[in-house]
Amino acid sequence: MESGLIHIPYMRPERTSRETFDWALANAREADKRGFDSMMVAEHATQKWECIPNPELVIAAAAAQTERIKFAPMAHLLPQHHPAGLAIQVGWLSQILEGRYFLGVGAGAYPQSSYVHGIRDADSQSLNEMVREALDIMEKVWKREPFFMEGKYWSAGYPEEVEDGHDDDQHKLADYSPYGGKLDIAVTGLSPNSPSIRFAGERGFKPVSIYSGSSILKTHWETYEKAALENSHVPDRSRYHVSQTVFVAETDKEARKLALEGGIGYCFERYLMPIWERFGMIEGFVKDAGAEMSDVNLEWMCDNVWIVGSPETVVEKMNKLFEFTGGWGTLQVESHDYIDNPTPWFESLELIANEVAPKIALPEK
Ligand code: FMN
Repeated sequence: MESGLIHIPYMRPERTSRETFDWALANAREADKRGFDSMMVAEHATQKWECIPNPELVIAAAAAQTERIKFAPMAHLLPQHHPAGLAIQVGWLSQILEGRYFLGVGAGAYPQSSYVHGIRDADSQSLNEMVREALDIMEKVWKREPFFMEGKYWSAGYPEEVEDGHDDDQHKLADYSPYGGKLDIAVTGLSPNSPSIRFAGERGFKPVSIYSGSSILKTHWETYEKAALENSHVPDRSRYHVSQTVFVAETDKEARKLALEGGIGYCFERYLMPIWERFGMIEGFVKDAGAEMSDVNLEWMCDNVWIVGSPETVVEKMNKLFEFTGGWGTLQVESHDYIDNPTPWFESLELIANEVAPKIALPEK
């Protein structure tokens, strides 16, 4: 299994933008140094705790401070951008990263950030329709062949090359198509029988799920596999990323304390538990554990939802999950605010990359 980080970034609301930016770059450098394969950076225009509005700025700065790790915005929210402008920015950034970039796309989770971008009363059907139209435009721009289209949501085009009469290429159009001619695209999925995951399967894109219970995760893969096969794509679990809350320390006791009393516990108690309830994300776990919603508190989350413990315990928990669900290629660890005590957080990343990930493999078919 590969190890990835997803930097949402779940900062305490009192952090400044500068602190948030510096913490993102520290995570990029440490993840690169300690053996992580990828880092995703989320995009949110309005959330206090999820306070990176422009993942591309973090990725561009991190490109200059890292050597091997791959980056992805996860996700650029396609309804909230002009697709032609985004296509050019993404193409250019992929060229800057010279192969260390892939593109994550999503519809947008929060109505407030849709509202800021002029989308009122957004329902998931129209947002998903916008995602499809945006990607069609982006792919046309990357092809660099002349077109002009007036779509339902946007108009865009690509101009003809103009012959300047000098018989040279000084005035030709700049090439901002993706590095190497092709871009790996990943799509986020959240809900049971996720329409976004179905879209990923239809187009042969990488699926990325937030772990919200093993039964729901099973439906994600089934949805993906069916859509992929119906559209002549090979569904490959090694391309599947699943994001989870994970904390590893030398002993179970230490890991539990650092998770519950550190940034993870702080954020779940104040921010994530109410949000997860609103999005119906706890119900899957409660069902899996045969528990009741009234059992749910922070300690219950630590033992039943997060993956916390020594390397041996975490390997055992992950292998159990892999057996039940069929597994995934990349564990995308959700980052948290450990600014006030970063060492255990970065040591946890090191243990995940070196003591956990290499011991977990996809089950034999
Ligand atoms: N929504 C955002 O508004 N910003 C994000 O950065 C973002 N990142 C996501 C990352 C992952 C791994 C997942 C699974 C979802 C993310 N979302 C984000 C939510 C998506 O925008 C969208 O609401 C969700 O994927 C819809 O899933 P569904 O089609 O299964 O209902």
